Amino acid sequence: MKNLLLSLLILGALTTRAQKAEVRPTNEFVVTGLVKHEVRITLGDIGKLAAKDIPDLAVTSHQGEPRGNLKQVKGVLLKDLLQNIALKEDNPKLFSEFYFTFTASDNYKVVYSWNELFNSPTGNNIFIVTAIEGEPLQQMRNRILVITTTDFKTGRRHIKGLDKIVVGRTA
Ligand SMILES: Nc1nc2c(c(=O)[nH]1)N[C@H]1C(S)=C(S)[C@@H](COP(=O)(O)O)O[C@H]1N2
Ligand SMILES: [Mo]
Repeated sequence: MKNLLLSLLILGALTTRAQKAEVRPTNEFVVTGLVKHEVRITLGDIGKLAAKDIPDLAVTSHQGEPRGNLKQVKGVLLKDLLQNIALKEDNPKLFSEFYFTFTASDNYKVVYSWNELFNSPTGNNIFIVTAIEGEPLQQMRNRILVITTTDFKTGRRHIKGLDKIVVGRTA
């Protein structure tokens, strides 16, 4: 009985921890779901692409409050990293039914549609950050960090600790 109570207590404590999970830095992410072949993208793969200079970015919370400024930012375009991903659909017209759920290491989730990524100006402004104020990707606490620089409230899609991208399709 004593042991059972103790087990329940420990279990309870562990579950509470899991609910307010900390963002863990990530060193790779997978692209999975409705793709022909699952792809794993590492810091090394990200480093191979040419990084662009990105203008300083004010991060605003979902309530519009300032959450800091990102300075001397460099990044690679997310759509360049994803360009070889084959959706499980051969008719390009139907790509419009697909969406991408970006999931972070603390289970924070953000959705982008296929059109948003590949067929709109927003896609030209979604970056994986490769450096902030001279600090390289391997050392960034928030790695792997995704930003969407043209958003109104930039905090929402300032995704820290990207862990996976799950490709889905609307019902
Ligand atoms: N992994 C992860 N990224 C996240 C969040 C989160 O909870 N987990 N919160 C988002 C929100 S709502 C905001 S406003 C920004 C800025 O939050 P910060 O001040 O905690 O950095 O991070 C975004 N990125
Ligand atoms: Mo937020």
